[in-house]
Amino acid sequence: MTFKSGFVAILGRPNVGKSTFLNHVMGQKIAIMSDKAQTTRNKIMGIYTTDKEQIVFIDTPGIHKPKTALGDFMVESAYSTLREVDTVLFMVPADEARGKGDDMIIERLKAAKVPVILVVNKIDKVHPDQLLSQIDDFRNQMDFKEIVPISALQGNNVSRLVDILSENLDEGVQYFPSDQITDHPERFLVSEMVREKVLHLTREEIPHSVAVVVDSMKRDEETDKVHIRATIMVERDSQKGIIIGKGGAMLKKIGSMARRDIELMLGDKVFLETWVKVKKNWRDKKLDLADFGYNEKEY
Ligand SMILES: Nc1nc2c(ncn2[C@@H]2O[C@H](COP(=O)(O)OP(=O)(O)OP(=O)(O)O)[C@@H](O)[C@H]2O)c(=O)[nH]1
Ligand SMILES: [Mg+2]
Repeated sequence: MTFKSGFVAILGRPNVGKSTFLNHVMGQKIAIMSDKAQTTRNKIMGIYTTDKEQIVFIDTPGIHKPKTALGDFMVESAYSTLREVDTVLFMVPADEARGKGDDMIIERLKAAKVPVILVVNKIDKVHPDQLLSQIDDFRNQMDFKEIVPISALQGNNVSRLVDILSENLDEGVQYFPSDQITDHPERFLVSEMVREKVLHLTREEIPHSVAVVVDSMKRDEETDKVHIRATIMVERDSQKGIIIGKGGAMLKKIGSMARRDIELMLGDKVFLETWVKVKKNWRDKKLDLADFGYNEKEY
């Protein structure tokens, strides 16, 4: 039997469930998820390997109208995958009508000439009639190779979608070792897990204003724990106050929730130390962006 492989990008507006889908396929959290728009900021691979195939999924930042240099980076890195993949999964939510944002993406997809599968996610939220009219509406906009309704949250039809991708793969080499699940180092995943907890526990501008940098990460032989030092960057002093909270309560909560996820990922005991720093308007400063991992080299 021949081995098959290929690269598949997951594209769509913010908050449609791209990262939730990736994590469901991988059976573990690789990309952080939240109910806030623009959660994912970097492209991130989920490498799905069986004895017959390797599908390299690339989760991307939600495509939106950028208002900052960070936003430009995010949207560019999402679109850059069009040059890198064999198939695109264009994800739209079942419960929201097609909008300008979708139309913009559709234009780029048509120009890219890559096979596109329309994935209608969140079917658990709508009546089947609404799903059918959503499918009809999108079907009229461009030629999709397939149209697959799913619920990434509940897992409905997710394996069917993976099967369809497998059927469409070409013969190819195994690009990554079987035990490799992503392209990012552990430090990146650790910083993202801290950011995820900030997204969960804060509102309005704060989720967008936060970046997390892991300053150090090493095993402490004495305590037999992985000692991690992470800094949470915010844009204003008032935001720093909110992240720290009364008597440090908020920071403590962020730390303990993140630690649990990190321990699960590393399979190790963790001592997590968190700091908060203000970097005024970092989202519009090229140097800060690069320092925080939003680097042009990436695309
Ligand atoms: N009801 C329902 N909610 C879902 C489904 N899939 C994702 N969600 C929710 O939608 C929200 C956004 O999910 P994410 O996976 O972070 O979305 P995303 O497309 O990666 O968002 P960005 O990274 O901001 O582009 C979260 O609150 C998810 O729990 C689904 O199938 N059904
Ligand atoms: Mg995401």
